[in-house]
Amino acid sequence: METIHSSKHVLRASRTELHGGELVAPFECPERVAYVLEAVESARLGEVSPPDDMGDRIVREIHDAGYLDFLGSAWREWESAGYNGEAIATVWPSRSMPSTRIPDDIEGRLGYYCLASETSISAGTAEAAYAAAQVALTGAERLARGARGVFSLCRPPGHHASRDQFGGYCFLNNAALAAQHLRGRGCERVAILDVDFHHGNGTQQIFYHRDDVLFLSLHGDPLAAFPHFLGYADEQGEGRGEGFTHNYPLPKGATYERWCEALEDARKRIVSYGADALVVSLGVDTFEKDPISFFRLGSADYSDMGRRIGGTGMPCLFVLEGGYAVAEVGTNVVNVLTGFESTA
Ligand code: OKP
Ligand code: ZN
Repeated sequence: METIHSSKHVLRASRTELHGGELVAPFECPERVAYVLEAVESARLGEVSPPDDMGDRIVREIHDAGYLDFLGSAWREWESAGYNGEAIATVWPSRSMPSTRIPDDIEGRLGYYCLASETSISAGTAEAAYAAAQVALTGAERLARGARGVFSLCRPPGHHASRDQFGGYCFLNNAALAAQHLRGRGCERVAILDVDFHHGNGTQQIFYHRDDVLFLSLHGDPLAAFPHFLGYADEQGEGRGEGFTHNYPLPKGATYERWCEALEDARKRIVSYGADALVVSLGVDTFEKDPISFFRLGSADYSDMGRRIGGTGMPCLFVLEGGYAVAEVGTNVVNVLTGFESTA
């Protein structure tokens, strides 16, 4: 299996994450990619290639123009405001002041375009996010040209990014971009299976009213886990999209056995939907030693997960999302990929 990777991911190297009331070194760090590359190489998974320049047409279809302008200029504006730290949102158009006005001031714009304040914008963030988008789009193009499986080693991750908001370490929705690209390249139906520990709220929002992209997400119950306000079982899509979103919120301490029951239900839905291609939002923060999550998957379980995904018989693009037990992220991700390959 080919891996698509951009060294520009290192441009996303923020110094701060707001965690437990402190500014800590971010869980989502560049070292994650180094471990994944090391595991890809030692498993001899296949070639590692840089992304092609896929342009910004699909990015503009999925994301809001004002949001993209904001991402492109936020760091410069923040610096010119004279602040010393990184850009962190502190105020939102919340339930008590549900405004749609977009303020001029950077503090106001940050709040308008942000959905969670743990994520700081730093120098180079926009460039790294754009490179990750190219990695996802290039992977999708390889699939459209006939590959059975491709790994887009995206960083920063994407599944929390909505049409016009960043947060949860995400800025551009890599998996959504890949799905949209596949739609324009001959796939009538695309399914997105999100196996990251956290609900893919951004991906859900982007496709909520559509029936040409089926979205399924297995995740920690939002009553107990980030992003808290989306990802409940009764969210099933609206309008044409009704019945094309499926959420599987799972309890604290869920084992692979429990997790797998949900996967099997999702797998049946994907097969009966008749998807032409499958995009997997591949987070491995379901791991028992993940520092910010609460499932109990072990490293060997990821091989089985990959085999089951391969069992759909569908061409599959794996897009990296989370996973913060840094030293084990590579092994766990590559176990999924080699499990998938073993079903060829
Ligand atoms: C990104 B991905 C804070 C709660 C905020 C943010 C988690 C983002 C996960 N202490 N946590 O889905 O792996
Ligand atoms: Zn996650």
